[in-house]
Amino acid sequence: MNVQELKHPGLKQWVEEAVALMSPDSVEVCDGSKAEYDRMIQITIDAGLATPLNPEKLPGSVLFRSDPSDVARVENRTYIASKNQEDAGPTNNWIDPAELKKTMTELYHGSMKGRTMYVIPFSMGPVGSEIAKIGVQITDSPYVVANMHIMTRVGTKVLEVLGTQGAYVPCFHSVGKPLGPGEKDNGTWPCAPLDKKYISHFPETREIWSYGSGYGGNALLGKKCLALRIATVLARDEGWLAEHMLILKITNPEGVVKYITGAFPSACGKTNLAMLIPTVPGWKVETVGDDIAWMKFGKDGRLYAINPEAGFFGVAPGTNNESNRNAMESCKKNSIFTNCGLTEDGDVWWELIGHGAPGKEIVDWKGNKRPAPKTDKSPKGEEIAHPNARFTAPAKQCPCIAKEWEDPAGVPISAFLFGGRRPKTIPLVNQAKSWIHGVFMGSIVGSEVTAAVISDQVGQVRRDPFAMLPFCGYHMGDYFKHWITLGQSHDESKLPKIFFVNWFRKNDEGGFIWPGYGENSRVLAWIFERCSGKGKAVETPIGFLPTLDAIAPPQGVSEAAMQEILNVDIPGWKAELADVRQNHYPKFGDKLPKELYVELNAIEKQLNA
Ligand code: SAT
Ligand code: MN
Repeated sequence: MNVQELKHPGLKQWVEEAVALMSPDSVEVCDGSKAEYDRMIQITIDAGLATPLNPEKLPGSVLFRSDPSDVARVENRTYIASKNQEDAGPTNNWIDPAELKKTMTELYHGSMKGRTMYVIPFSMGPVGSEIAKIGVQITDSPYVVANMHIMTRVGTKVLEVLGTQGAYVPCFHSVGKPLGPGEKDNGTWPCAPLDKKYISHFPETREIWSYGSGYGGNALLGKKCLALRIATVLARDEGWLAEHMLILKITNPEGVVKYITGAFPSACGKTNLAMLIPTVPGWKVETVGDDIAWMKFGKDGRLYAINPEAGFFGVAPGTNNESNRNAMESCKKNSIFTNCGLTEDGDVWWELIGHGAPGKEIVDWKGNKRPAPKTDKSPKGEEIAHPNARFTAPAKQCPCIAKEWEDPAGVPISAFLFGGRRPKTIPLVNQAKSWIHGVFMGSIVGSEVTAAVISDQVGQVRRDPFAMLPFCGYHMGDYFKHWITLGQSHDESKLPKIFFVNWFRKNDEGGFIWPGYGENSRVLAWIFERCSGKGKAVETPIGFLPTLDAIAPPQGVSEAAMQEILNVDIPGWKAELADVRQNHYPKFGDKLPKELYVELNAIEKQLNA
């Protein structure tokens, strides 16, 4: 379809203005068809950017290698450009919107020369659902178009819902690498240098402008940019929640179903938890979403969640048939791999895939040939797959996708989980005593920084409230207040119960105490029971902890180890809360809701008693 055929006058004008600014050689409006997807992949193969994989092993799948500077989200180049700096808050980068638009307009000037501009109409959430939102992304990257096909609902049907007047979030994206006459990418991943990359959000006008990166959350603008940063602003204004949460369905041996959402920072195992295969007999877990939940109140006063996405953009390293068989099955065909290794027989490979690589040689994520590894481990810094290598796979290919995953009405949520990677202090599981206590716990989430973000803090613990630190589109103090207000304005007995979990406790030798993965079902079963008014617990200063006989230890975990991870580490918690008081809460100034200090004081007092 061409631009002249667009029936929405505002959209047509916006595209025409972008064309005048960015000067692409041609323009195409995407229809979302399989033929279009195949054509995008072919273009990237012809440009030397994608390698087709062995059709007998991974039919319909390709491997990309990005530029070594373009392998993850870039938080220090991500901006919330609200009119007032105060509204972006202390945890976001801010530039005055007029100034930022001026800078970026200069960068966009002629940025698509030698390339095609693709106009991608997409829906976050089932097309036409009341909870869904429409975006339109323009991009000069066929890699982005193909990924958007998998991760969102793209095409003509979205334009039909938009009609002539419908609202949409306009999203600009350019990789920032125009081509001269006759110039081709010739196998070089196009992007701009780090100091020219901008991932910008304009919350008041609900616009997204991204420049210079072709990777993941920087470039697939429906995901973190729209479904989180812009959606948090919409949710605040409209009284709902847009959260960095997986959504899972859990069925107990009696056939009773509950739905649980969980917020964990990037690369902390949300995808694995969402697709878990329980080790507890008779229990079943199915997936509704693995990264983002949009939740609205139903007429019955309960919170209903939808997954706004249509695919998984999962971390490949560490994924194997033991840790996540369902993810392995999901990316067996029609998938896009980015920054994985390539074996001699045309298969992908990554660290902890569960086996060494066949043949004599393997190509690493930088494109270098190396001896094929006999085990599935590599020394740090010498990985064959980048630690943030990803697979993009359609959600409908997941063997454990819940039948209701596309229900436009959403699924009613019984529990929220919060967690992160914490080697010490934070127990295996802990239930909040009330909504406000749960909000307090969410506000102090901390985690070791992972490879999902380019940062020099990898491995250090940083506070990541609600796992939303990089994804909240406004002042985080106001975001806490939004959570508190939602609790106060609804019947608390119908709200989800809130739990804090930590699968990542380590012993003094640095080994994990809890095996995680499928064994986490033991904790999920206890949470399920607590939501049914059962499940044995003791009240402690930090919340309700399972009694020692409430969760049967998995094989290899001793009673003493269980005691250690279900204990209240009083000195550890005192230090934790002192850090919150001294270093974390003061950042939010007078925007930090006083209710949270009341909670902090109360818990400290009990710990000191
Ligand atoms: O690159 S993404 O932002 O899509 C992945 C993540 O950080 O969770
Ligand atoms: Mn995520």
